[in-house]
Amino acid sequence: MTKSENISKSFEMAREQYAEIGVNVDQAMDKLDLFPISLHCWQADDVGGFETSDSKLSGGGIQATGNYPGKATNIEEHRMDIEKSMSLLPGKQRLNLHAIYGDFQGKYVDRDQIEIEHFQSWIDWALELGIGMDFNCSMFSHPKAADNMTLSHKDKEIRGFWIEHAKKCRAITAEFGKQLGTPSIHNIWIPDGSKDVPVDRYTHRAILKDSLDDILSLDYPAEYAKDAIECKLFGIGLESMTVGNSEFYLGYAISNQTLICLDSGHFHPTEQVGDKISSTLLFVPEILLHVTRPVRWDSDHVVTLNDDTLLIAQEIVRCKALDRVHMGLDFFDASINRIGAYVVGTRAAQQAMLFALLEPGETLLKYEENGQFFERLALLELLKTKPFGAVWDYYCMKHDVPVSQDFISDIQQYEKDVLSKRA
Ligand code: RNT
Ligand code: ZN
Repeated sequence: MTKSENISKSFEMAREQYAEIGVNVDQAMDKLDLFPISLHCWQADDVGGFETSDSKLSGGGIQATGNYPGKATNIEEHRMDIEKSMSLLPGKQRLNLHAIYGDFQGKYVDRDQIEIEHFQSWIDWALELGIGMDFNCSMFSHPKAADNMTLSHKDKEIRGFWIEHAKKCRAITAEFGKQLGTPSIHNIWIPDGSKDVPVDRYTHRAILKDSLDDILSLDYPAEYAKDAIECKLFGIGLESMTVGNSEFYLGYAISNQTLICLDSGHFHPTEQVGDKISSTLLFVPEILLHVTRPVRWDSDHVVTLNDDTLLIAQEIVRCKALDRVHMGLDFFDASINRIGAYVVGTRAAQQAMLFALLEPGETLLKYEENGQFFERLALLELLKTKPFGAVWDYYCMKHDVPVSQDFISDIQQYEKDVLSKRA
């Protein structure tokens, strides 16, 4: 039997087994096809970007650890790595860009000066690939963010600079949406916070509220752009207070009906982002996710198919919110092959979605409503040993991307041919 016959045969058997518990695998795969994942551009170069100034990642409590060779050092290499990663992924992706990744052509363009011209080549690239794009203002790794205060800075000039940056970014976002024909999400995350116990939290939060009001005062059509704001519990070096905490941004998002961005690493380790989806969906129009894997802190390890990722996927499916929850990724591991990181992490997120879509929802709900909790538990446990892998393999084959372990050698080859030759 050839390899593909084998995959198909296993899939046929899997399809029958799932049908026995009332699950239609073909429908699940079709739904997964329509659920894009937004690949964060920053795994490719450890959140470096292409500004000509000294723009290595610094401050803001985000840290890429590791020094694996072969990272992308310019826009060509960067695009090549993203394309390579996407070529190894089934289903649909988007690209999530940060403002520091503009095509600046070797000139120094300060953050408050960026224009659509610096991103037109990204739009053209995305058009060629047929993908959508999302965007982020970059409020870190900059002299004006050196004291870890940006939009909530008490100095009017400094916060004015960042307000201007965010406004420019929103205009660029709208242009992404317009030219690419799919709404683009602009996410605001700021590092603002304090290492030691501050005495004035209130004023910083009041200032942040005003800054956001100013930034969001201009409306863009929803078919072009959407706004998200990202909360956080703490950052390294900013342990005592984060201005934009969960209460602040959830309050702001509800009052202003923006998207809330929930990052898996931005809560207390015993909290699960999956649990927050149903609560927030009742009060905000849509949710943006930054799926990542915090290990002991907001470490941004590569996403794996663990309970936290699964619960996120299950809740998206159980809330029937595939069109209201946007899944972006936010991990940056500099200690392993970065294309490998993209592929493993994105595949894990997609697998979580497929796993959730293969749930016998009606039966589980019936058990729950009847108080049949042993039965609910039994069926949930049973699902873990269903031939999920056979469906996943078939899904990859259907999308003409490497099946099972085959992407490993593919990435090893890319490392040998391309990455290892980089300076
Ligand atoms: C930082 C936030 C933020 C960044 C990116 C690079 O804690 O998670 O989303 O990771 O914007
Ligand atoms: Zn994030």
